[in-house]
Amino acid sequence: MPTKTITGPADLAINGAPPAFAEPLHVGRPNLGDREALLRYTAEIYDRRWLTNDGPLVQELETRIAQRLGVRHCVAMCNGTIALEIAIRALGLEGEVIVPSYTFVATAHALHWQAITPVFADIDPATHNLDPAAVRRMITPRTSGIIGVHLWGRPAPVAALQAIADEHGLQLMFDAAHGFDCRLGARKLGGFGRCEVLSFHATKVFNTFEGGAVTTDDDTLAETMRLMRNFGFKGYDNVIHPGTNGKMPEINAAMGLVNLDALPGFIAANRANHEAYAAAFAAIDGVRLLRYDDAQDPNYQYVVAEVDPQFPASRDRIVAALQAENILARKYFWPGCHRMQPYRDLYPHAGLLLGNTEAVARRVVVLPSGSTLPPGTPGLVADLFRNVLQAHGP
Ligand code: T4K
Repeated sequence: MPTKTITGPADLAINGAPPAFAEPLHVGRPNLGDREALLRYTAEIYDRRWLTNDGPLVQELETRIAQRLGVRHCVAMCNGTIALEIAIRALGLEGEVIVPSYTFVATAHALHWQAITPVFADIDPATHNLDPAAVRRMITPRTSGIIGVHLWGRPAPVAALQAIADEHGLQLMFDAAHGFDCRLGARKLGGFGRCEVLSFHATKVFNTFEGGAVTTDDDTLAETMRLMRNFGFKGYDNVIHPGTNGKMPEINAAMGLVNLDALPGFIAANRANHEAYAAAFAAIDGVRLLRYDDAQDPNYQYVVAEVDPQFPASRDRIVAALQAENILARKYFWPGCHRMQPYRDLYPHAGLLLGNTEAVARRVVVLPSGSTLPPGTPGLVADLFRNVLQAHGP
């Protein structure tokens, strides 16, 4: 519970009052399943002395995730970024690949790391996802593919992107790092495009400490990625493909199995937090909470507020006030990949075509949520929004 209420500007920590929380509240506080179950798996791993390299727990996790998401293959990896890199390489992407700039920088880095040019397309400001019309405008003779991102776990415009890809002979894959267990129509995310990439990082709704996976219905692609994540080995001493080390260790898979059992509880907690924030913010003019569509089985992981430029206090002022209360809100994904290095130097004028990206990146503040959020936090955060502008203005 917060240690104070905020009834006026004098209650704010930026004005010298004590912070509302003694310990920081994080946007990415990990959700943790049953401790005893993890210890039992750990004992099994010890007894078996099989720590990594496609162990039985990794195989079990892959099978359970593939079943859950309704895909033929789940290829587990050591993290989402390596999973992106392997998927990009397995698809044979080259030249230019169209991506949003409004995403975590790993989406762009996974291309640049492999000497592929990320070409940033603008987003739809209503959804924060790629705008198909903007994607069309960025296609050149060098374009080999499109990576859609299901930002905040809300599905990208899959059908429109698939139509563009088909029309131009491009590969389409998705960065589904935020979209675990979410749905679009009859299918779970994970089943769209040539393949989809998941992140199981500590801060995600479902974590394996670090981890990730590529899901696909394509048997050949899955086989290629299995080779690539293990140096290209097919059996002892037999390397038949270029590869790297993208393997998931057994202890990570154990955490995954434990957290998969606990996932419904995590999502229920996120949903309750989201609804509490929505109720608390309903009466605040100039602040919009991004809503989820219940029909898409959202995981409600991110609580995303947009501060209208007309709101009397700036987004940055609000974030500073929240952080002073030990509420570590984040400005994801400010300032946009195109303003991060090396892209800022490589493509200094990219922003001219990214008006929506720049505007949204200036408006968003992501608020703490997850299964450990103290009760009363959403109301306190809303009270802070109400009072911070009276204290300091913009
Ligand atoms: N594509 C997209 C769209 C992504 O969002 C991501 C990752 C990827 C690809 C790449 O997947 P991975 O290779 O990561 O599997 C965090 C995460 O590190 C990153 O995984 C995630 N996206 C991104 C959205 O958030 P930072 O730089 O914000 O992390 P950091 O260290 O500031 O942590 C966030 C908050 O969580 C802090 O307040 C601290 C708290 N925290 C963090 C950890 C690790 C904890 O309380 N406990 C913890 O164990 O990137």
